[in-house]
Amino acid sequence: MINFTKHILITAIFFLFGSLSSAIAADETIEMLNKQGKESMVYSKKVVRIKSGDTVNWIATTKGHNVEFIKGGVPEGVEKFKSKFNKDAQYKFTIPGIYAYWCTPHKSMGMIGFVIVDDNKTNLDEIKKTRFSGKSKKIASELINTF
Ligand SMILES: [Cu+2]
Repeated sequence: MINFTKHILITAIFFLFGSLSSAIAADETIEMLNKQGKESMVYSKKVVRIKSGDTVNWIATTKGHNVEFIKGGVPEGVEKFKSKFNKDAQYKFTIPGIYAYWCTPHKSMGMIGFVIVDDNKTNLDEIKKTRFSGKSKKIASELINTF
């Protein structure tokens, strides 16, 4: 009988941990698209809010896109990140702050996105000073106003 109780307890603990870890992990998936509604060359979500330790997956739904962190548009201490064209990309965010990124060939067409980690806006001023190109300028300032 004691063994049975022990068994039930262990099962319960495993179940608890299992549901706990899946509740904590809030990974995001973003599609890289040629078209979404009236827009062309877009990420399916322009702004995502996550917690540090979460991973963002960018899916190469349509080809010809990538993800590149914008110089000066990421928190201090974050290293360069540039993914390969036509491939899914993945990045685990460990440093809190705002991350601005674009698609290298479509940056002037407005293909940009932001990731906000831990709702930390310490680098908002740097983000505002970031030089976005072409159509991205207007889109970026509209998005930044919502942060
Ligand atoms: Cu693109």
